[in-house]
Amino acid sequence: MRQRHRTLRLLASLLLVTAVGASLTGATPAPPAATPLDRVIPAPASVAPGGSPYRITDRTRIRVDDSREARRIGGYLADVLRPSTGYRLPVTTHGDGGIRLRLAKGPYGDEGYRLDSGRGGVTVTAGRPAGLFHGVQTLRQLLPAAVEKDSVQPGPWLIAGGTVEDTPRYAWRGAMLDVSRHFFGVDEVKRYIDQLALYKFNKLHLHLSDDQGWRIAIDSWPRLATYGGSTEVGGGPGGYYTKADYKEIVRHAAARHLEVVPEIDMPGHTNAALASYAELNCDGVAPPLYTGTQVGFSSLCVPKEITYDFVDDVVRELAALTPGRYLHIGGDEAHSTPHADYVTFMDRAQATVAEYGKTVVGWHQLTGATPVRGAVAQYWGLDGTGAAEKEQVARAARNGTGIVLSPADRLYLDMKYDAGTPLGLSWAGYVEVRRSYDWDPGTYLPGVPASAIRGVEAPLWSETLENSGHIEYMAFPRLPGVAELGWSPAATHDWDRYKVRLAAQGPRWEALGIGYYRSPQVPWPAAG
Ligand code: TNX
Repeated sequence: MRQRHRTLRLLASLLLVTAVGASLTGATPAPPAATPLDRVIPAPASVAPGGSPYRITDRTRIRVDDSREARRIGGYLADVLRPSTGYRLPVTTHGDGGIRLRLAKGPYGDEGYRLDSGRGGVTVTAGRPAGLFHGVQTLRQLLPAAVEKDSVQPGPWLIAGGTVEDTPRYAWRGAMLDVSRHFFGVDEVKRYIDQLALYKFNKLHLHLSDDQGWRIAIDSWPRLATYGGSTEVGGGPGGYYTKADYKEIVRHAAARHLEVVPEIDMPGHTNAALASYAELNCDGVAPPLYTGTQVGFSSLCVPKEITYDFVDDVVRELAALTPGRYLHIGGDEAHSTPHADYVTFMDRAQATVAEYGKTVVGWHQLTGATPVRGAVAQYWGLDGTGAAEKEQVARAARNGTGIVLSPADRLYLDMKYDAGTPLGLSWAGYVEVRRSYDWDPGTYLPGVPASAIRGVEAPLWSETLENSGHIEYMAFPRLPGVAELGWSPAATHDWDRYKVRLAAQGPRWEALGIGYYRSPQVPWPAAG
């Protein structure tokens, strides 16, 4: 027995000697190196690599300030790390070393952070909880992709040594989900929110009403949801969020530092409402529910006073469900509303939003009416959009209207990647990954002062999309590029370097169960 032990030990040390020898000569692969600090998406503002990596072990603690926010973010990080590391990772206010999350005064802004990593520990410092949360996402991406799995993995769990100092270029980094054309349940929306959080998005715009479905319960007009929400494109069962459901979405988003921007699209895109209440129609006759995909045929009845009772009730109830600053009133493709009526309607609807304490957001057609002070216009034109329309938007921007950029031929996640894409539409052309990423929001619209650009948003319209698998196939791999356009300094923008960082995300998506489009433009590692 003794003898056998000794032989084993001898064998083991022999093996060790040969292994070390081999790795010195480069014969066996070196142990996995830590992910370089600049391998993150969105690219950080500044990175200074150096020193030893930190290694998460079974003794690592997550040390937080004694504040509710820091504890909550510590708990979130622990929830990400525990399943794959198998470590206990207690969240505590005591001790030293380990992973430290601290809130402190400093040059971090509302969403920035600093990450310092070395042999003794990793510290994320931010001025505000949102910055701490974004710093945690950087830390997460610095760990191997396997950290995203829900079963114990071998590690090692290294975080490269050095310092990241980071802050966003734009305050508005949004994603829109159309829950009207096809309805997505609370769990599907939460899943998308979790994916958005990984890339430091901070707005989730929910397109809650359209011709094909009304998706939010309004107590004073109950048939909007129960009847107007009872179908969807293709005739499926549709659905709607109860107020409790909706609050759960808002809570889940807020816990990930995303603000929900609810949209009720008016005065066009309103067939579901018009079908639910005959009195909202100019002729007093309710049209049938609609399950097709045409646009531009419906309009609220601008001359009827009951229209404004409706707008008032809906905006009041929705504002009460909305802790965020913004309420989106649509305003696009009102092709069945005479222009003078459109202007009248948008004036009154904007006043109602202000009355309930919210800031107006509208699609950029709002700039053809009279945007109120502080309003935000969401631009969804194309390269080919006429100069007059672009100039109308630019003029509004020079007069103080904020601009969120969602160019359809760049950021519409429902556009097909190429002719072979099985889902999506192609009215704005095909949008491959490079096209989606390779432009500059700062110089995109001629005549718009840089200070008017609030940021970017990626809409995902759901005419052809029915479940999370569909959402993910269209969003990935384009979504992280939108995040980078919104967050990273223009100086870091470089397709050839970006595509390498993007490729490195593939295994992370596989670990998360995200089925993505393996674009031929991206040098993916082998699958599996
Ligand atoms: C245009 S963009 C629309 C939507 C469609 C989308 C499909 C905008 C404000 N309106 O009604 O769903 O195209 O890509």
